[in-house]
Amino acid sequence: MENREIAKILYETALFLEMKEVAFKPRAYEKAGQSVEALKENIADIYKKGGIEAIENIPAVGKGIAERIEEYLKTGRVKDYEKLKKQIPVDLERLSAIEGVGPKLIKLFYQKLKIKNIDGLEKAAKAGKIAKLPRCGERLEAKIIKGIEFYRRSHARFLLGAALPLAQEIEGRLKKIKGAARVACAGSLRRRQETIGDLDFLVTIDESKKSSFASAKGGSASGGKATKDVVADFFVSMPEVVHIFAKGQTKSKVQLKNGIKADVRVVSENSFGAALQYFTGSKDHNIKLRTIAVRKGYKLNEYGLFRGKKQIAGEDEKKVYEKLGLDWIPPEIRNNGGEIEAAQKHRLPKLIELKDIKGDLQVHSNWTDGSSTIEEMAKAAQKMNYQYIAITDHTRDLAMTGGSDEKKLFKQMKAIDEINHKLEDSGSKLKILKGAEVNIRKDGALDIKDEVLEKLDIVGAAIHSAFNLPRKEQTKRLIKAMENPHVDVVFHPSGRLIGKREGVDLDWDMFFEAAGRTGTILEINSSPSRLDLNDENIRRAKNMGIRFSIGTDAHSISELSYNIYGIFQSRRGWVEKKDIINTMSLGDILAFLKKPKNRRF
Ligand code: DGT
Ligand code: CA
Ligand code: CA
Ligand code: ZN
Repeated sequence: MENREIAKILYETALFLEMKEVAFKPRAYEKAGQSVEALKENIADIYKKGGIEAIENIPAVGKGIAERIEEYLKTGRVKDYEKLKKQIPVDLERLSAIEGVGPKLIKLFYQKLKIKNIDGLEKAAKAGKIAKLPRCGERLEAKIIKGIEFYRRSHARFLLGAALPLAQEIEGRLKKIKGAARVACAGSLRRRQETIGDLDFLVTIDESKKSSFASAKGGSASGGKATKDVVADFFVSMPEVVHIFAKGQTKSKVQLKNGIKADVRVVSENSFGAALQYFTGSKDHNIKLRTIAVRKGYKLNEYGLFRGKKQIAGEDEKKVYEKLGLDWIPPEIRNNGGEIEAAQKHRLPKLIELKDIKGDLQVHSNWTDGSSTIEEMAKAAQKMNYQYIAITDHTRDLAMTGGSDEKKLFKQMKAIDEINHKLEDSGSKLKILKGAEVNIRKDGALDIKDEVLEKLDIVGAAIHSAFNLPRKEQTKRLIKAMENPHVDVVFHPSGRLIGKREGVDLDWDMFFEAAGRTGTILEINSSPSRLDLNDENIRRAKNMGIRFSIGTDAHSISELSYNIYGIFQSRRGWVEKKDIINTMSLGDILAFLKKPKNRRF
């Protein structure tokens, strides 16, 4: 349905016009937005039946607004709106959701402090910058900080690492419903975003089974509907459900115990691919796709791709893309970030896969704050068919974890040699690499002496404190660490904790440039609360020729399975097998690590 999108454009236009202090118009746009949002019928259908007159007949929609709606329906965009958005490039939707913040303030914040989004607003407020603005003051600043806290709490998103196992479990159960043919989880979960707003399940009914199912229930008069009812009944009565928002044959929505909401949609077999495409999103990707469809004289929606009334694709997602002249696009990169153009030219990257990974390059043990022994970690890695793991325990400065000093590191190296011998004797193909996660001090110095670092197979360096240094200093600090010839990898470069701690303020271009110049690998940390680097930075670094390692940062054997999240994150950054060093065989990676740093890329 286009209604929601059009309403949003109308609302935002109202806000933009209000910022520009245009008289009357803002209210007209706002009212039109409300009216469109409340429509029961799809506005595209209204237009198809009655043309622009029918649009003008919608309450509160005048001639000018009707023309813009028509423009949207025809081209997928509204030029005036996009112009406004360019002039004031702020996240209006979210900023205006903060209590006490309206268009006038958003404009002021943008003009005076270049605030574009909630993160920026929070930073400024906490730094006391809002109170100093004209007509603002400390009371408003405090209110904004509270408002953001509230917004965050009520719009809480869930880590992929929490949502994915739950979604897969529910998916498995839905598959067991008799008569359910195809089951999938779409939305941000299928795109493997870092955080998930809600779960979106799709189910199709097996047309051949429906009659037998219906008769088994004792009546065939209702045809296939019985199975649809069963899906809804099943879904709302799952043990995790704490609240039912809606229950119906085609759509149900519930809230689960852990707070996450879940939708299920029952679609027909011949629409499954189109529905999967539509509900996978992202919205921006879909909008772009629809523009392409329109240009080709087609119509694309969750039921299929149509030429006139004829469905030309729908059952199969790949076909939908094909008929639009595109290669099938992996969900992880569906964010309108150039993937559609690449698919048109048949130049999509061949994204890395889990099976490409030959070892884990960040593993902790009970020598410091891990909970498993080195041997236990090695055995678990062996079961995963890995060729190597690097034990990278914490070092001196992290006293709380029992971090190693030089002496302890030597002892650990000896212990690893012994375990490696044992592994070899037992015919194991796995080798443990000797490593460390050394601490980068505030001034960029490391907490372990070079003579000892030199003896290790692999050295990761990471920051664990002084996250708030000013950009210039922080950048200098990290570059200094990379200039050490023994530092092979920078672990979790930004230091962020998703939803808890923002990453450090860095001049990323300078940082990547230095990584390239020094030949330092950057980690893609797989821990679901880190996922550090983020997708955007991965892509930027990749384009500058940087290579990466994927490490789980496992502190116990079960966390070795975080590897999948590192793979998803890499894929979202358009990473291919050749970009990741731990896709190399044991022999190759050892040879690689023996080369001087600046000759590795
Ligand atoms: P989330 O749940 O916030 O993590 O993100 P999504 O992407 O799962 O968003 P959600 O659950 O609201 O909707 C699922 C997908 O459905 C979304 O990715 C694209 C599609 N979709 C939803 N609403 C619209 C819309 O108004 N227009 C278009 N073109 N697609 C939409
Ligand atoms: Ca969703
Ligand atoms: Ca949803
Ligand atoms: Zn640790």
